[in-house]
Amino acid sequence: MKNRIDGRVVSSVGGLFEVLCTENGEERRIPCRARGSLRRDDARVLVGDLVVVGIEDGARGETVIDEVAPRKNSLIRPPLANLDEMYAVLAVKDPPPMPETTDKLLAIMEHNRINCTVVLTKIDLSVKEAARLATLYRMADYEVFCVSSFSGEGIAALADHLRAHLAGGRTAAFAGASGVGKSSLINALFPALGLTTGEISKKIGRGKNTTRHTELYPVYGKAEGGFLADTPGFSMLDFVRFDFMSWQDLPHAFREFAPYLGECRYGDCNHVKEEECAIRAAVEKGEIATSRYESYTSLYAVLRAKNPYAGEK
Ligand SMILES: Nc1nc2c(ncn2[C@@H]2O[C@H](COP(=O)(O)OP(=O)(O)OP(=O)(O)O)[C@@H](O)[C@H]2O)c(=O)[nH]1
Ligand SMILES: [Mg+2]
Ligand SMILES: [Zn+2]
Repeated sequence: MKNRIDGRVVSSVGGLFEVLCTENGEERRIPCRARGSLRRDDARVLVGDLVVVGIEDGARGETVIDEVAPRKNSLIRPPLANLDEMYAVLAVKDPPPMPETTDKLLAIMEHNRINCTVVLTKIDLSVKEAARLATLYRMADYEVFCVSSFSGEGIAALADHLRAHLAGGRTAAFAGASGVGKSSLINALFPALGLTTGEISKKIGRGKNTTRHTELYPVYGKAEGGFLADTPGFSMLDFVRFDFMSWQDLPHAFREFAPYLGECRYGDCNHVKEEECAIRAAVEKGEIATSRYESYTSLYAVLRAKNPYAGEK
């Protein structure tokens, strides 16, 4: 006899999962592995997956994830399924902001239709840089929060936003480079979690990849309150490695390009070198930020080199 229970994968470490289940109104976490066919690379179980766990009776009974429900979406970095909201976290300083990495993350979220909000951390280190970055991302049509986990500034406003966006059992994640203060921020918001935080390496000026795995926390106690994921920081390397969309989709992944698309002289304009390009004109007029446009051209070159003829008209 096999007992089958529905649940949600909340953590995954080296092939060992924890599934949060509700039985007779009681929540419990079930440690388990995945059955063989769900261990293949192309069918891997992700944190955030809604699953059916099979529990066999008897002393040698095995507890395994038997089924994974169809996903709303799934991401490779961070490895998550069924995400409703993303918070792109970047520090004003230590580590220095990396515009292209942030813009790539934002583009991937647009492409996956996951709403993204920008969180600028460590504003105690530079109010000026916080103001500059906030203007940059507000111009690009993003909601921006400026916070310091040290001084507590901005934490209450972000907490309100989270509560509203997680209500009804929704799932959000904090993602960004290692050392920007994701775990520190989650601790400032939800002190009871007591997550481990790390230092910034003096030698390389980057974080030390303190958070090693992605985990979903039911931050308001019950599943209905929603889940927040802490994720391992990106290193530059793993972020450049994977394919993320075709170059034809890229202009649609930059929110602030939308009003100009279709206004270029050439219908098949790629907004790179073409004459009378509405995007380039908007950059010249200061309506689109130069750094955002530079991220676009750089990501375009990467995608084009990987798959030069994909979908060529
Ligand atoms: N000045 C300042 N430093 C902060 C702030 N928040 C975090 N830090 C410091 O930044 C460093 C990294 O913080 P973490 O929270 O571990 O960063 P993380 O983004 O979780 O890093 P990974 O887990 O490696 O991805 C620690 O030394 C923190 O003390 C802040 O608001 N102000
Ligand atoms: Mg961390
Ligand atoms: Zn154009």
